[in-house]
Amino acid sequence: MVMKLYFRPFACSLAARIAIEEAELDAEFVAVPADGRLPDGRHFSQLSPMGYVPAIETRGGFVLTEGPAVLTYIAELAPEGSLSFTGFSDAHYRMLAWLNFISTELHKAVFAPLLGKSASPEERTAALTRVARPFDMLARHLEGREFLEDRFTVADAYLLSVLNWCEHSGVAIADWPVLLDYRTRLRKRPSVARAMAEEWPLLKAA
Ligand SMILES: N[C@@H](CCC(=O)N[C@@H](CS)C(=O)NCC(=O)O)C(=O)O
Repeated sequence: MVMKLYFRPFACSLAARIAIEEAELDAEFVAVPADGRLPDGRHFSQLSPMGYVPAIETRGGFVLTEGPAVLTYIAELAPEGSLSFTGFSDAHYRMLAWLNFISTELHKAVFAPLLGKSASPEERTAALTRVARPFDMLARHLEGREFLEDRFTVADAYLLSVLNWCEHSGVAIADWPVLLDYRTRLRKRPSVARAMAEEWPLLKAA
């Protein structure tokens, strides 16, 4: 059975597509429609109870949700060293820390309220004020570095996917030139460029 990635264009599931492209893994990509009705007749909530992408149906047929877990799974399926580090190495745990940091401090704390429709103006203002601390820290960390760690990992795929939302959320990424440069560089990486080119027409059509 081929692994299936359930995605929405330019959502956080883009990181999983980038990882699959980077490692040249076999996968099918299933766009989740707005009403959640999948082409095979199931409702997406049967796979992902919160209705969130990414979800993957693995080769073994089990369903996995939650971006950091999905990305770790794909990294472990990939040829060794292409998306992560050896287990039990310091860099491996730092990569897991980055995944959690991006998920909690950026994705949910800053971008989710800015991209969603349910946040009040006060919640949006509060979310915007929360961006400075993690962005300042990231900019300091990425100064003079190509990637979050010594080579490209799934954490970079996730960070890039989140940084893609800046303009749409009103986050002035140009105020952090190091982050803007990092995003510009990563967008040129072949796996990233291919993944974005696949999803761009779907986003435009949505
Ligand atoms: N805790 C989940 C959150 C995933 C999430 O927020 N996914 C968003 C897209 S980035 C989503 O599917 N939102 C529901 C929607 O767009 O209808 C994870 O880390 O994977």
